[in-house]
Amino acid sequence: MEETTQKVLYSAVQPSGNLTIGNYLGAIRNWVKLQHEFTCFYAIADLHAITVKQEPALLRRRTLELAALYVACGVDPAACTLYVQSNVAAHAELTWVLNTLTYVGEMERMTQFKDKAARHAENVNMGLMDYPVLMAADILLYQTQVVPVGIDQRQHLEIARDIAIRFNNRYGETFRVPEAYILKEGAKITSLQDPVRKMSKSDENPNASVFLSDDRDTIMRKFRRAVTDSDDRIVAAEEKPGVTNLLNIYAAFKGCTVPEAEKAFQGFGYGDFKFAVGETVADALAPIQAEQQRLLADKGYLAGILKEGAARAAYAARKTLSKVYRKVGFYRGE
Ligand code: ATP
Ligand code: LTN
Repeated sequence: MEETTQKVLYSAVQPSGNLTIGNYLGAIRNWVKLQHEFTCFYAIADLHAITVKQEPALLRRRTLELAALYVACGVDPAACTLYVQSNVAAHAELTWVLNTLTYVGEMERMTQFKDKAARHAENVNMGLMDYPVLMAADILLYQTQVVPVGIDQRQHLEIARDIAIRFNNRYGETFRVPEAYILKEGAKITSLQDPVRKMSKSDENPNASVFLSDDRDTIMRKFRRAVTDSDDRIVAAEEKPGVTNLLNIYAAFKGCTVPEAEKAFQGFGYGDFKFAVGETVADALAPIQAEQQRLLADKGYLAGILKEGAARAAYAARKTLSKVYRKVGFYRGE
C-alpha cells in the first residue's frame, strides 16, 4: 500500500453470525469498489461482537471465515489493510478516553442499543451500551474521512462525528471528522418474511434472511416463500415493500437500476419473478462461496494476511493514540 494523499476509508463487520446478502450489498460489495480509490482499513469487529453472547470457539472460527469471505468477495489484502479489531490494542485504549466525552443519556437513546437491549434483556451489559463509542474509536483512530455502511449505522456515525468534534473543541484539533458514505442501492435490504424490517443475520426466522453461505436449493426456497402482496404488479412502491425489496436485490446483483429491473419483469407473474431473483442471487454467490472455501483450506495464508494487516493498522492507530494521550495530559516520560 503506498502512502498517498488518498482519503482514508474505514469499515467493519462483526463476526457475530452468518453474513446475509444485506451485509454483502450494504457493506462488503461496496468496499471492493472503493479499495483502489481510498486508503482503506477493513476490520473484523470481534470486540463489538462480544457485546452479545458468543460461543468462544465459534467466534474464532467465524473471524477466520469472515476474513476469507472478505477476500473471496474481492477485498484485496495488497490494496488495503485487513485485520482483526482485537489484534490492535489501540481500539480498546481510545475507547476508554472517548468514554469520558460521551454521555450515558445519549447512549441510552441509540436505536440499536434499545433494540438489542430488548432482544437480549438478560444481558444488557456495559459493552452493549458502549458499542457506539468503540465504533467511534475504530473510525477516529485512522483519521478516517469516509465510512461506507448500511443505513442502519447512520446514527452511530453521527455519534462518532459528535465525539470527534467534542474532543477537538476540548483538547484542540486532533481528529478528522468522518462522513458516512451510504450508497443508495443495497443500503437497506429487508427481510423476505417481513419486508418492512431490515434483513438481519440474527433473525430467528430462518426464511427471513438469505445467507452468503446458503446453497442454491436453500436460496431458491427462501425466494419462493418471500412475502409479496395480493396484486400482481412488479413495481417498486412504498405500499409494496416485498416486491420493492426483491427488485432492489435483483437490481443490485445484476448491476442494473430498479426501473430497468421493473422493465425486465413486465408481464411476469410473482412465481416466475421470484424464481428469476433466486437464480440471480444463487449465480452471484456460487463463485464467492467456492473461493471462500478454497481460502479457508489455507489457514497459513489467511493468518499471514491478518498478521500483516494488524501490524499496519497498529502503526497507524498508534500515531493517533499517542497524540490523544499527549493532549489529554497523560504522562509519557519527559
Ligand atoms: P445484527 O443483525 O446481528 O445486529 P447486522 O446484520 O446488522 O448484525 P453488522 O455486522 O452489524 O450486521 O453490519 C455489517 C454491515 O452490514 C453494516 O455496514 C450494516 O450497515 C450492513 N447491513 C446490515 N444489514 C443490512 C441490510 N439489511 N441492508 C443493508 N446493509 C446492511
Ligand atoms: N457496528 C458496525 C460494525 C462496525 C463498524 C465500525 C462499521 C464496527 N466498527 C467502524 C464502520 C466503521 C456495524 O455495521 N454493525
